[in-house]
This record gives sequence, structure tokens and C-alpha cells, in this order.
Amino acid sequence: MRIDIVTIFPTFFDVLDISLLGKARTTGLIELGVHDLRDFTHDRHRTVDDTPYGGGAGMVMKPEPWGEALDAVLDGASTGGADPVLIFPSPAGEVFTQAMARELAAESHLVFGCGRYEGIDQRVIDANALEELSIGDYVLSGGELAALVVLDAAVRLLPGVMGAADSATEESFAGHLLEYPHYTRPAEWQGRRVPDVLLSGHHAAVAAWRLAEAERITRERRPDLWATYRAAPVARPAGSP
Ligand code: JD8
Repeated sequence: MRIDIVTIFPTFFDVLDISLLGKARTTGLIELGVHDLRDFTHDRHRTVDDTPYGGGAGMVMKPEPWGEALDAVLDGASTGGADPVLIFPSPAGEVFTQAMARELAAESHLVFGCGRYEGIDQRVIDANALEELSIGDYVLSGGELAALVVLDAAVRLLPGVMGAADSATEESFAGHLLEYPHYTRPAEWQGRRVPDVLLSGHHAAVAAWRLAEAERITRERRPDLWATYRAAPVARPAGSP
């Protein structure tokens, strides 16, 4: 998968050198280009913003650097036929879900346009058919962290990134259940014991306990997911009855 990011803060994406996404890069599973929007300006001050038409607070990102940056990124990388998907993180976008992560993981080229200030001139969004996407109902100061969230969720689904262990977890969320609690050694820590059933070696009992806990936690914390699960309990935690 090819991933291009346009931003005025390229160093935000230094974190892509570490952890899962870093490994996906070094193993060649993803190819990443981070582009500084200011490299597509032509004035001495490398200006990317201007005052809003119609007045009001804040600044708006100028269309010309965005036009040139997106053109450069789209000409530069032909990823064998499939159209690139252009994503513009925005509080006004459709709310990002695991289903969308799965769809993005099936694409061969993702381009993220990260806005700042009050946002980007609307004509850039219209002209390039950018897909506006929000990571949730809270206000960030720009699109960079949202792009990182979307990238992490999509890239970990690529074959070869996580290994088989996690595919069941992915399914459990698709099945609208939250995770059951996890424990590791020691069997007692600060006076707290691991539930006996997990030490019993009784696989069916362990699976039944995990399902019951996943259901209890979902019911208590997420009535919305619980309702969906009750309507169609599609995927149970790995090994459940
Ligand atoms: C992109 C600029 C800040 C947005 C004035 C200051 C996503 N879930 C999300 N919350 N916020 C964003 C987001 C915020 C952004 C930009 C994404 C570009 N801002 C602006 C409008 C109101 N503030 C987001 N995805």
C-alpha cells in the first residue's frame, strides 16, 4: 500500500518510524511519503493561509499550495491502476468506523490532506472529491492526529502486519462485543487473584467465562453496541462456545 500525507507539520509523522507502522514500513508492506505543504508555495514567507472571505475569526488554508501538492502526489505515484483515495480529516466528515478501516485497508493508495487553522478552502475539497472523515465528536486543532489514527486502524489490518493472533479480535469488534478482561502471571499480585477459571485448564469453561464477561462489559458500558450485538451476535471471542 502507498500512503501520501500532505501537512504543514511533517514531523508529526515521525511516529510512523516506530511500532507496528514502523515495521510495516521496514518490511515494505507500506510505502510512505510525507510532504510539506509549504514546499508548494512560491512566496518568500511560504504562506499557506489567508483571511476568510465574508469575515470572521481565524484563517483559512489557501487553495493554490493544496492544488499543487495534490497534483504532485497524484502524478508522482501511479500504483498500478487503482484510483487513489483522498482523505481529508474534518470534524464535519462521516464518523470513522472499523468498517471504514477495513475498506481503506483494501485500497492500494491513500492520500491524506491534513488541514490546520479553520480548515481548507472548500474548492480544494470539491475539485479533488476529497472524502471528509471525522475520528469523533471532539475538536482537534488539525488533521494530523486524525490521519495517524485512521492510518493505524487501517494498516494493522494489512495481511502480514499483525500476524494471525489479532484477526479474532478484529472479528470480535465486528461482532459488536467489547473485549473480556486479560490476565498474565503472577496468579496473585498485590493481594488480587486471577479468576480461578482461567487457571483451571478447562477450555470450554474459560471460553464461556470470557463470553459472559465480554457481554457484561458491553451491556454495562456500551448500550449502543449491546443492542446491535443482541440483534445479530455474529462473531464471538476466539474459542467461545
Ligand atoms: C481537521 C483544522 C481545526 C476545525 C475550528 C479549530 C477530524 N474528529 C475531529 N475533530 N477535529 C478534527 C479536525 C480539526 C481540524 C482540522 C480535523 C483542520 N481543524 C478546526 C473546525 C473548527 N477548528 C477531527 N478528523
